[in-house]
Amino acid sequence: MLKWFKCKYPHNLKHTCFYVHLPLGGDIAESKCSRLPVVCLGLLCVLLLTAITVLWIKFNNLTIERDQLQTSYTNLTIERDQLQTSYTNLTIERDHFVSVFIFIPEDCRYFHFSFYYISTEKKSWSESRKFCTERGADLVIINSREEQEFISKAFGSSEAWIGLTDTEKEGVWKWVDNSTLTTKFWWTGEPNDYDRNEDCAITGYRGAGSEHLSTWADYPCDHPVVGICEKKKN
Ligand SMILES: [Ca+2]
Ligand SMILES: [Ca+2]
Ligand SMILES: [Ca+2]
Repeated sequence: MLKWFKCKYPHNLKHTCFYVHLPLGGDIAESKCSRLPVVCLGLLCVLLLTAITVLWIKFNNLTIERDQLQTSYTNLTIERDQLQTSYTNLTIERDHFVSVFIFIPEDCRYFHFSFYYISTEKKSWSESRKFCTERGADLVIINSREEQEFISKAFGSSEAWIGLTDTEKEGVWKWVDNSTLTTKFWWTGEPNDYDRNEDCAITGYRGAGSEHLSTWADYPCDHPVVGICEKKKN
């Protein structure tokens, strides 16, 4: 680098000016100047690295939060679907309950988790069964002596169809839920399949007289008799 200098101690070169080459000082200045961008660049790199690190940590945290939210969303969706299913089932049950109780006569009886009521019109076994099923019930299934005693007290004054038949196979009696007959209350000599035409069972058989416990007999299925319906309390 070349600069103009005035001589500090003039003698024979008084008022003479000349060029002085100051390579060392110039190099130092140049060196100082050339270091600044490097330092700035270094600082910038440090700042950039710090920023990237901070952003990377935040990104990782956000990813974890996103995954947790996704899991929560999935669980909530499952819970929502379960609630929807429960709601649908409850609605069906409610509608069924309402429809059944709209048709149940006021004089229905209740015994051991079942409602019982007797039809008023004498009809065939099939028609009497239809009367029951249209009301959400079916012809009564008698599972125990206690139930037969209850039927005797509640409806003993009438011969009435029960949900028992040997229509499918003669002599093999089945209830309307397709279960086989175990506890029996046949009157003496019954079932006799009289005239080979008796495939449906009644309770309250008049031929038994004034027995304490109503008994059963087989009748022709088209014989007109009232029916006893049973609706289990769900
Ligand atoms: Ca029953
Ligand atoms: Ca029969
Ligand atoms: Ca008979």
